Amino acid sequence: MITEINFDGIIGPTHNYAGLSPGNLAATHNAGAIARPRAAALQGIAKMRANLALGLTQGVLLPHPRPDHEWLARLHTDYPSAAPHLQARALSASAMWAANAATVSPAPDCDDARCHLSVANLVTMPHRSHEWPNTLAQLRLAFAHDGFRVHAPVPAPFGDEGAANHMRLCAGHDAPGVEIFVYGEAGGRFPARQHVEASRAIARAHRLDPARTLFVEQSPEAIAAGAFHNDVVAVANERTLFAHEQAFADRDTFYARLRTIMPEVEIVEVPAAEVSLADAIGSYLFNAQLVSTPARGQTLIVPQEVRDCPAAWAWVERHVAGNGPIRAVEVVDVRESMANGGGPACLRLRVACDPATIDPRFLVDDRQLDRIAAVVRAQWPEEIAPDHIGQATLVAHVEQARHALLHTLDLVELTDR
Ligand code: SUG
Repeated sequence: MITEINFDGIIGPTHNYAGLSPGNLAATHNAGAIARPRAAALQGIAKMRANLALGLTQGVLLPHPRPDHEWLARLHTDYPSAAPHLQARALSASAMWAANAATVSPAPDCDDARCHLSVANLVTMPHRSHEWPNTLAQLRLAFAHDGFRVHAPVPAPFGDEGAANHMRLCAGHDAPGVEIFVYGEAGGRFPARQHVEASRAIARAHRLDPARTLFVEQSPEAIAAGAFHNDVVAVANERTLFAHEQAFADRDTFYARLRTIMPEVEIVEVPAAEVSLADAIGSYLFNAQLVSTPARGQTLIVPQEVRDCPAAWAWVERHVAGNGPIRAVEVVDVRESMANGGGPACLRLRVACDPATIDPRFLVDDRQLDRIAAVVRAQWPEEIAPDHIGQATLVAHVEQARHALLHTLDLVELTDR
């Protein structure tokens, strides 16, 4: 039985604000602020509990070994002697944003009837470019069943940022879908992180039906306004595409092609006159989890910042009160992640598959989340300030904290991977 599972990245003990992502306005604005890794991880756990309460199936991905000593060794240095910018890039907890872990094509879309996952290379940002080996190790464990095919990343220089630039529309999770790959064109104010050649390679690897696969350019104005991933301005679930009017370079052609392939698609477009691109990006209205829930129908899980933004909240209230496809809204507090540009949708990787085929160590219920929360409360640093980053005591603390978590989840085999 195919179900959608959300795998959330557990927010790691090194969560900090080093301002490492140009084009991600929240991250650059908050550079140098004091981060609260313990509170951050507990916020992520509370979001997972909210998902469970909605009747959804929940999974986790684990924090990576940080600092990444292997990466520093390949740069012929080590943590104590590395330049401060390399220390920060080796320490980042950015693997929490699981939407960038991989691109996922569920089995009904793939010619071999297997669910394919391609690990993202994340080559555009140095602090994210060394995530993929550990992500690959985790995915190979979690999805070891023969019903999956896990692919290594596409080679540089073709940047790939995973599911954050990929959407799937379908009549139901177990029906063949239309897969939409959104890419950016270089040359703007900020980097375009998703390269069309990477998207095309993934579509080939996943053995997708070319007649049901679209490659769509993200609008340069959205990237320039701070939409460094498509999931900052659009999200899809089943028949619904929820997008800002300025999300795509040529929306008329895209919508027309989509309606031809899938006449039943419901496009919920938010006009710029109602919510400006700046408000959409500032509030993360579209970086929501759009989920089908057993009790309440299609629900939009938004960050608190949406409720704090009058234009975005007014739009949500109008839509939910009307007869639109989104029937309910759920507000979650992920402020620590948001301050680095990571909303509810960034924190999760969706995989539509049979949960019985997943390594159970990667699936969680409330009891398992209690165990994770206990480790976080006991072991995660309360604060990381910029001047802590180079300190040996911090390194010892965070390495011990991660090890305690791996031990609790019976995943010590991931210690050095
Ligand atoms: O890649 N922030 C992440 C946020 C990723 C959000 N993911 C999605 N939209 N799916 C990024 O820009 C900031 C880390 C720092 O600056 O220390 C950071 O990497």
